[in-house]
Amino acid sequence: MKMVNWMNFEEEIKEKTAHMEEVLNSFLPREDGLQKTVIEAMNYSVTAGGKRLRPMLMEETYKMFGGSGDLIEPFMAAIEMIHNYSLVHDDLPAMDNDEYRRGRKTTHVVYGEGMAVLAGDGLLNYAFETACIAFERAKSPEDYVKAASALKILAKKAGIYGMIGGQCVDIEAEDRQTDITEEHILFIHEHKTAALIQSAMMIGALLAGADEEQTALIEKCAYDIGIAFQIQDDILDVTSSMEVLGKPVGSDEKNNKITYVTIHGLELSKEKTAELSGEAIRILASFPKRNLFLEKLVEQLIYRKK
Ligand code: GRG
Repeated sequence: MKMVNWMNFEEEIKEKTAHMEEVLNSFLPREDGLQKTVIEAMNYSVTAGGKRLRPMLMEETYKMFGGSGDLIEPFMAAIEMIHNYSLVHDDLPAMDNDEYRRGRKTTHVVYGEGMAVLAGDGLLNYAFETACIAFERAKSPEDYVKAASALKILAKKAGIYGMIGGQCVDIEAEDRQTDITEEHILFIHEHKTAALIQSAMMIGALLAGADEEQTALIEKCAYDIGIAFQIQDDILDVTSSMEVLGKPVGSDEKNNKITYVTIHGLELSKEKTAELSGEAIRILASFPKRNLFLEKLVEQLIYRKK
């Protein structure tokens, strides 16, 4: 089996990110019609770069379970559209009121608040319109069933029992500084951040034909990755810089957010990310076919600089 070392890992990440961009671009709406401003605002957000982590995790999980073919591509684009909608809305003055993301002005700064609300809504709807293209690509009754199960996961993990639920508790936590416990923080991280990572990896597994037990293990593995990813995000908010992150640091403090780092400090937070990522990799390594790139990707996420 091919060994993944750091040199070819960097190369592989570049190639795979370019492949993510290619897939995503092939599903973006054309900027025409009388409503073209909202479409431009949607594409402005989606084409601003970013790590493309969620579609990458989806496709790598798909490959680990032996998946091949293009059934997965509409879902890869859809999850990145949902992720971008959440960023556009999270940056709005009514939420975090951020002016920069990925080194560019945020969508509401460029297009105005009303258009940014619509661009987020547009991305969410277009994500589902895009995911449904999988039904046109289905080659067997099994493909239809898999696509339907994937669609359900996509909807649930982005909704009130997933990302929106987490954002609700996050907003309320800002005004309740004193009685926020670790349980609240973990609820927020699980729903706001881990849910989309779970969605990505579970969809990859389901479309490749993973069984119920394997999909449940992937859900647990993606939970660990998601919590570790969010704690690292909170660490970077304290330790990084605007130049590296492409957005202002110190936003948690500005928004009175209690995070894992404010409760436990940097050292314990770093230990926690290492523990969670180790656990996720152990789960990945337990499946019959190993994906060394995926294992390395998970390991690298806790050392990422942005
Ligand atoms: C507005 C419904 C609604 C939800 C907002 C996801 C979210 C909830 C807010 C975005 C801000 C934030 C800190 C989310 C936590 C997840 C996270 C660390 C997102 C950033 O993801 P990356 O690092 O971003 O993958 P790139 O830019 O690489 O795509």
